[in-house]
Amino acid sequence: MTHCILIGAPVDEGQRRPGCLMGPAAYRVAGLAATLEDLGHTVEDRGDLAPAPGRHQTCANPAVHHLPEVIAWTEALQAAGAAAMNEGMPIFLGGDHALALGTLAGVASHAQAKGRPQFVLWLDAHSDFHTLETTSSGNLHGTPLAYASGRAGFDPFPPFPAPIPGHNICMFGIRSVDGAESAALRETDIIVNDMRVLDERGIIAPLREFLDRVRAENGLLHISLDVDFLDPSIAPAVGTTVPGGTTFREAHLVCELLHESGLMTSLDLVELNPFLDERGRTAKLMVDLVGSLMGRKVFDRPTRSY
Ligand code: 6HN
Ligand code: MN
Ligand code: MN
Ligand code: MN
Repeated sequence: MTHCILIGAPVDEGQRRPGCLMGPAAYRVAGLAATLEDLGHTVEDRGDLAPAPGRHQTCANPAVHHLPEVIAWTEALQAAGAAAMNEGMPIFLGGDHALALGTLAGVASHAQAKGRPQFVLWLDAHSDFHTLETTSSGNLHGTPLAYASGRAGFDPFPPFPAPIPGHNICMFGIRSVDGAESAALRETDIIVNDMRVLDERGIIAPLREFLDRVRAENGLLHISLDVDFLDPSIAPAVGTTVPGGTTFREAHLVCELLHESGLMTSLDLVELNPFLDERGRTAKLMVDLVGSLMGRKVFDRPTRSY
C-alpha cells in the first residue's frame, strides 16, 4: 500500500484560458482521497501551494507571459516535490502543465540524491518541448519537457537540477507538435510514441518496452497525465483539445498496466479546467483513471506480470 501525498498546484499562468486554478478543488470534490483510501492506501492532503509573488523577471521573447509567476511556482513545486518524495508518492493536482517545470525538477533532484535514474512518461496530446525562445504562443505550459531535458533557452529560470536523458523520456499519445518542437525533438533520443505509432502498434507493446527499461535500470518513474491525452469526446474540460485522442478503455488500460508494473513513483494531474466541464465528468474520469493507476480492477484475478 502506498502513502499518497496530495499537493494542490492551482497554476493558471502557463496558458491564457482561466480555470485550471479550480482543478485541485475539482479533484477533491470528485472524491480523489476516498478513491485512494478505498483501495487501501493512506492519503495525506497537504492543501494547495501558494508561492510568494515572483520577482520582476523578463526574457527576450515578448510573447512569453507570466514569467515571474511561473518561476515562483517552479521553485515552490521543486521544493515541495523533492520533500514529498522522501515521505511517499506525491500526486500533484493541477493546475496547468507549467506545474511540471517544478515537479520534474523536484523528482529529478531527489533521484539524483538517491543515485537512481529518473524516467518520465508524458501522457499528452502535445510534446511540450518549447523553450522560452521558440514558443510563439508564449504559454509556458508548452515547455516543461524541454526544461527537464536540460535544453538551453530557459534564462532566467534556475538551471534544471539534474537534466533527464532523452532516452529516459517517453511521450505517449501525442498528436500536436509545433515545427520548432519537431526540429528540436529530432536532435534528441526522446521516445516519441505519437498516435500514429499507437494506431499501428496498439498501446501495450510500446508501453511495455519503456517500462521494461525503467525496471531494468531500477529507475524512478514520474507520470505526467494531461487531460488532453484523452479524446475530447470523453474529456471536454481542457483548453487545448485535439481530436483523435485515446479512448476510455485505452486510457484505463495504460493505467492498469502502469499499476501492474509497480514502477510509478510520482504523478501529475494537469490541465483540467473545471469551468469547461460538463457536470464534472472530466474530473470524475481523471479520478477514475487514478483509481486504475493505484490498483482498482474490474475483477481481481491473479495479476499477470505486466
Ligand atoms: N500542454 N504547442 C502549443 C503551444 O502553445 O506551445 C500547445 C501547448 C500545449 C501545452 O499540452 O500542456
Ligand atoms: Mn501538456
Ligand atoms: Mn496537452
Ligand atoms: Mn506553440
